[in-house]
Amino acid sequence: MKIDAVTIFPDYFAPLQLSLLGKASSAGIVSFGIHDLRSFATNNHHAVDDTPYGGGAGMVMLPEIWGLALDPLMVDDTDLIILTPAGKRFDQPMAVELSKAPHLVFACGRYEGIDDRVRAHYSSHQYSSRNIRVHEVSIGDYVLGGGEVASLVMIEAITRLLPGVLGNPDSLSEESHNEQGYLEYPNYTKPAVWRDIQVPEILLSGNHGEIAKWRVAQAKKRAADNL
Ligand code: JQB
Repeated sequence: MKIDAVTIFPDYFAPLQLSLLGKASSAGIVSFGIHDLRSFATNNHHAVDDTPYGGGAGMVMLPEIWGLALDPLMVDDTDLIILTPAGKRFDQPMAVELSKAPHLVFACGRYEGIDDRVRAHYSSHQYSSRNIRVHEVSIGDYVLGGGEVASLVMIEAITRLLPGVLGNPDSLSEESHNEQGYLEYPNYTKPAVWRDIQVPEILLSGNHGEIAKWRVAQAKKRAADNL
């Protein structure tokens, strides 16, 4: 999978070289292209933003510069993801769908976001006919300063689903047994007693059928508590 990100803060993406993702990148399972939006700015002061038409607070990112940055990335069969607090909520099913894509492009805005004609332009038939899809996505109901951290969250959730990225593929198949797609029962390791708290006896029994039943019950209890 190829992942491109366009940002005025390329340094935000340094963590992609760490841990699981760094290894996946070295192994060629995923490759990252981080692009500095400001390098496409043609005006005198390399400005990437201007005041909003209609007035109001803050600044809006210039469509011309976004077009110059995105055009060379819009190859056939690309999913363009525009981060915005008004987008569709990112969840595990969306992560699973996007993990099947060959090419993701993350457009990371700042200020009050990107001129909406950028979304409109790349959503046009000219692009959809080349299997270029545009998604406006939000990672949750809180306001961030820009799209970079949201992109990192999505990239981590998506790339850990790629074959060969997780050390132990059992972790993924176990996740997929759960409707929401993640593990929910409580976990324990050595020692069997820590600060007077005993690991549940059933987990020491070696009875794998009863352990599986206990874990499902615990996961359901937790899910109910979160309602
Ligand atoms: C600028 C962003 C998020 C991208 C996700 C999430 O756009 C704004 N509108 C009002 C106030 C502040 C901003 C700042 N901003 C680009 C941009 C915020 C994404 C964002 C996001 N994905 N919260 N905020 N879950």
